[in-house]
Formats: sequence, structure tokens, C-alpha cells
Amino acid sequence: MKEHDHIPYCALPEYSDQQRISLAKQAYVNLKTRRTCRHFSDEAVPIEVIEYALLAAGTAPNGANHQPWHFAVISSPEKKKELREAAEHEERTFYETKASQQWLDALAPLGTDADKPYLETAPFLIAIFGQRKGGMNAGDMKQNYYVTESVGIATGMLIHALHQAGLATLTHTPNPMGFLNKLCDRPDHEKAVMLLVVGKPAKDATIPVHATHKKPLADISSWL
Ligand code: IYR
Repeated sequence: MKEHDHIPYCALPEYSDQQRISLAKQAYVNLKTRRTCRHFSDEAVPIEVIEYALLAAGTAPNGANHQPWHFAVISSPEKKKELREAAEHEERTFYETKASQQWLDALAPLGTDADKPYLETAPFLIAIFGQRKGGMNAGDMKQNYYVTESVGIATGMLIHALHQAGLATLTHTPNPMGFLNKLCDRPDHEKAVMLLVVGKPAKDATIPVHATHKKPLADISSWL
């Protein structure tokens, strides 16, 4: 097959309108049960779950199909400890000196602080990198496009796949995240965008009520 060849669009199921409405509602009802988790159990999770979830993330729409992402999966206790120490170091500076009062006030209802014990407790940490340079093949160094958008969509799909597998996640953004390059042995043309903490919630896990308030449809949409 030649580079510019096309193949027919893959067949989608022929649902009735009623079925589609009910399936869309089901998707909403299911996704509504996803909660950001900050209290993880140390119970193991099969590595295959992570592998399939990453394959799912890798199907995300992206710029020129360069697939400008890299997922560094961390599970060894030593690496997790190292990462926790580095992240907590950055976070302490963030909470104590860098964050504006306005930002701290916005975070207050979530109850977050610089202590991140879950970085050692949870079985998997996935450091997500956007590749400024890359291409279709590993090792390519072409210009990549829409890296932030592509990685954002892939991360959303990863979170969704893990949720479907019954796992909890936390989108953690230590500020700044440059230390992740060294820790994960990633090159300078990659930018760490997110650290995803993955595992089962602790038995006594709680969520802040603040996080349960979702904007109604009328506030998040307009119909023209
Ligand atoms: N990165 C910090 C602070 C933080 C910022 C936002 I915006 C949040 O929604 C949650 C936390 C931390 O992880 O604690």
C-alpha cells in the first residue's frame, strides 16, 4: 500500500436514535463515577491493565499522526521514593513561596498540600511527556505539531481506560516538573506534562465535596 492510499472508514454500529441516546447517557453516568483520588491502596495491579490502557491512549487523535507522547511507567519502590522526594521538594516551594494567595485560596477546599505519600503507596506512576520533536517512527526528530492538545487528549483517554478497568487515578502536576526528565531518563526535547498516579483507592479514601459540584449543561455549553 502506498503512503497516500486511503481505506474505507471503519464500520460503526447501526444504532437506533433511542439506543444512541441511551448509550450516550450510559457513558455520562459511567464517567460521572470517576473521582480524582488522593488516598491509594498499596495493592498490586496487573501490569497488563496499564499496558492496555496505554495502548488505548496511543490511539488518540494527534498532530500529523506523529503520536507526540511518551509514557514512563514507574513501579519500583526505589524510583517511587526518589520521585516522591523530588516532587515534595518542588511542592514545598510551591505551597510555601510560589503560589499566590488567590491560588492557595482556590486549592483550600481540596485540602491539598506538599505531602504526597501516595507517590510511594500507589502501585503505578505514569509520567507523561510531550515530544516537541519526533515523527511516525521511534527516533525521528521532525517537528511535532499540536503537542499539548495531542497529549491532553491521550491523557484523557488513558484516564478513561483506567476508569473502565476499575482503577482510580490522580492527575498530579508537581510544579515545576523538569525533574521528571532526569528521573525518567528522557531527553530535553520532551516536556513532562503530567504525572498520573494509578491504583486502587484506599479503603478509607475520601473525596472533597468541593470536587463533586459539576457545572450544569447550560453553564458549559451554548447552542447556535
Ligand atoms: N500541583 C499542586 C497544586 C495543585 C494545583 C491545582 I490547580 C489542583 O487542582 C490541585 C493541586 C499539587 O499537586 O498539590
